[in-house]
Amino acid sequence: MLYHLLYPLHTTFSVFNVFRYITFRTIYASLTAFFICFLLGPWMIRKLASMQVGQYIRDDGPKSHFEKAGTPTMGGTLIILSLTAAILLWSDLTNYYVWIVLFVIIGYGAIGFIDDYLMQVKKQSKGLSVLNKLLLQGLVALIAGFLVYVTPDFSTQVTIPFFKNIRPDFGWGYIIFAAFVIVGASNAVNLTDGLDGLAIGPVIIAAATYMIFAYVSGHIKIAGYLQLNYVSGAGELAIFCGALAGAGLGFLWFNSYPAQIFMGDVGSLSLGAFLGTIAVITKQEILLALVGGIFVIEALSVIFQVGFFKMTSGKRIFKMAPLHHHFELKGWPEPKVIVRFWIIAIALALLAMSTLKLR
Ligand code: 57M
Repeated sequence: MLYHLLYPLHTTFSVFNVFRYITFRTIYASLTAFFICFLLGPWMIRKLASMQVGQYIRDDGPKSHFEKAGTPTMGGTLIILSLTAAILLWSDLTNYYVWIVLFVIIGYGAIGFIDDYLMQVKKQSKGLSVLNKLLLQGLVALIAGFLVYVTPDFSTQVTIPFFKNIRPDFGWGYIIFAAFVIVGASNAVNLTDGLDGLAIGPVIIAAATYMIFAYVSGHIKIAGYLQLNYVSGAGELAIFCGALAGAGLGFLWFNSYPAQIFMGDVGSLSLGAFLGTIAVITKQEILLALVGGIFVIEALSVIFQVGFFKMTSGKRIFKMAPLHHHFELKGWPEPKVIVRFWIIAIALALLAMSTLKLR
């Protein structure tokens, strides 16, 4: 809105020319999202606590988690609100991609919200069934994939990290591929969200990394120079990524150990889907496995553990899956597991950024 209201005034007041720049709007969108989250956080925590939206803790998990019982959850609502407000204020609302990403965040946020609501407010122990959750996630992701596919000039070729000359063209199959990336990312972030700040840290790191990829892939000259797929209009998504990083930092203020609030499914499902959608639109789909490597490792630990458990009728590879529980049960203090996972996430993000040159 600010962009639409103030930029046209640049012909009279040259100072408003600055609203033209994606870099300027990215910085202010992140600060806006950060301050909304930071300022509304204490109110949100009080509100959720008064509504008794407190986390139920499973009795088969690590014992250190028992004392977390009653921590307010569904804090992802705050992230989505601050992110959406920042986007409405700072981005170019005529940009088609902005609306696709908003659709995904709100769609996945609604799925997560229903699940959390059934569990936390209605006190149903299971929430949405796994099948219903997957069907709804798949539906929103397929619509998003279709909307991207029908965008004029959108390439259905897939970028393979480190190999610039290998770009398989998926044709209409790209819709299914895009949906797979979005659903996979959403569930992988959900599995990671099991220690204070463990999910939001790598989400911030991934958002900051994709902020750079969105900017360069939407810049015709830089994309040409780096031999990247140029995606007209994708630059505007740098603002989105910046806003997510800002909102994430604001949330981390309260979610850092010992957490005063959890994000709930409303947060984990929507943030993962957001990253998947950005990876698709910026044409760095497969690179998400590296940028979000922590989420992939966590998801793989569950797949291997469950597979092995079933094949051997009860034997385990890890003390407990997802992987963060394994280290907790080995005796690592919770903050050590969290910070070490963040360190790995930063290293993987740097490696991912090197693909801008190493191809
Ligand atoms: C949700 N949710 C956390 C919070 C958060 C297939 C199976 C591996 C699935 C997996 C699972 O259900 N994962 C998805 C993980 C929960 O957090 C809530 O959920 C939201 C995210 N969806 O925002 O609202 C608990 O995590 C802790 N937490 C924090 N700080 C945070 O900032 O400490 C969360 C956020 C919270 C809190 O304790 O209550 C969760 O872990 O439940 N299942 C599991 O993860 C279970 N694993 C398991 O059963 N493994 C088995 C194999 C054979 C499947 C094994 O290895 O033997 C574990 N989870 C728990 N207890 N809680 C193990 C048992």
